[in-house]
Amino acid sequence: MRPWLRFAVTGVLVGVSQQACTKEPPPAPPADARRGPHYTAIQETGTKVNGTLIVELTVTQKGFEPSPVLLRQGEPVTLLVTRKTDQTCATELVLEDYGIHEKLPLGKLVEITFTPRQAGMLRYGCAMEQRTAGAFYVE
Ligand SMILES: [Cu+2]
Repeated sequence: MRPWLRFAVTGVLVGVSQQACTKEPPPAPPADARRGPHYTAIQETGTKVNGTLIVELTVTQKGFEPSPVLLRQGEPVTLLVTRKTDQTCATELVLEDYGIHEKLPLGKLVEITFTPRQAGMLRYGCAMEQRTAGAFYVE
């Protein structure tokens, strides 16, 4: 289950999760982020169970980890999210495109399931305009 690495835009994605809530969110990455000039790793991680990808996410002082995670269009994903810190504003996971607004109680595992409909970068984050953010790369 060692995740292998893929590539996407740095600056944008690596920086995002470490920003304080007082900063403006960075601009969205280009649609074709994986072929952009600045690369960082997209992680292929998780375990497939009956056609659903199970991905564990944690909220740490760095934000949502791991990020970005590779997902596939039309393949259901279940996120198992555990918030492990009170030091960020990420007390909720908001994935606006899918109508997801889940509270993340400290130390409690929260299960979120959705099916990516569109290829490309998919951002999510805290409730405050997603200033603590993570991303999925859907292919
Ligand atoms: Cu926030």
